[in-house]
Amino acid sequence: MKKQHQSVLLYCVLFLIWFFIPYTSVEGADRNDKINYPAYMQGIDYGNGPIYVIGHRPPDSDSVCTAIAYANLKRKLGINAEARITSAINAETAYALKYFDFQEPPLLDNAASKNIILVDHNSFAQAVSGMDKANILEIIDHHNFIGDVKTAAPAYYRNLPIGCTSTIVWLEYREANVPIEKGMAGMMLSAILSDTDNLQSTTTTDLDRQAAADLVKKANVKDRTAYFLAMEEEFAAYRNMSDKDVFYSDYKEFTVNGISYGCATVVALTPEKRQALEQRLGDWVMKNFNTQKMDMLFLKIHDLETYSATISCYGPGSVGCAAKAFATVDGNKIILGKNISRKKVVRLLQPQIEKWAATQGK
Ligand SMILES: [Mn+2]
Repeated sequence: MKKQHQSVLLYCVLFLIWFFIPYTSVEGADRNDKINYPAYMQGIDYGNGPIYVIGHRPPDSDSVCTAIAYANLKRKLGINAEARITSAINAETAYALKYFDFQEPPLLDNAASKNIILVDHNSFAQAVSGMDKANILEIIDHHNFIGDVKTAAPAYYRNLPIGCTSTIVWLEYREANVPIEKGMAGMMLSAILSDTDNLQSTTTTDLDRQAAADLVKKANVKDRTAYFLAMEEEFAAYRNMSDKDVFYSDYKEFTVNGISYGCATVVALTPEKRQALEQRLGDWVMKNFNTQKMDMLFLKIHDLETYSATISCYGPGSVGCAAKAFATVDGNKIILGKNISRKKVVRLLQPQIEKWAATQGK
């Protein structure tokens, strides 16, 4: 071989070594994928952990599945993070965990003095007790800022006005170049489908659609809608649950100008089942309103077949406020042509409740 050719060959070999070596050290990553440690993480003192990733109370699928996927991402980035739940999970979440072969995360019933990453909420009212004495390092959320959350040190706070917290976590996997394994894809997909009602809700953005399309493939879910309906069927069966349990299965509390109100959302498979639930839960609220310690209660029920909804209103002034916020009123009930998110319900209701509070001298 001529000397010239030998040196060309040598350069080729050196180039190949230079090209491949940096990528072989990243475990589980594809070639050319190098984990990208986000620079902002340098500003956070994660210590040795454990850092608990935790959603709101009571938990929904976004709160639980997103906590699992986000804790996993943090671990891939070298942080000792673990998912926790705030209280018993619902049947929909249990279905998703079982489907993708996950154990239910352990319970954390008091966050005082713990290192915490909050997902899917930003207020103490929706957090597990002791959160006001916790060391909150991050908040990853997609809700409006109703929060009273304070942190001792500057925190990483990421809030996007999109359909689901898991969409933000999906984005962070991509930004950090961490491959998404089947199970984690399943967790994030379940959260997105749950929060966006299979990408139908008014809160759904193109980013949620993009994430869901990618995660469906990675989770190896052949039929997205079939998986969503199977999840919802479990949820809407409300098996072995009292009227009270069903009412509080997906419930959040708010306060405006001294008026406290709760907003429950319940799902039914068909319009007939929706009407039956309206009757059943309506009877329960009527009998028990005085013991629930809220000024107003709102109960939204939608069905998955027609995707229409009603909001039943309880407590002095509640129907009046809802009538101003929404169009069609029938007795104590608002008829919604198309289901809307609780977020939107609260956004429309809150100013009316505020005005009403002023007329009551509050
Ligand atoms: Mn959510």
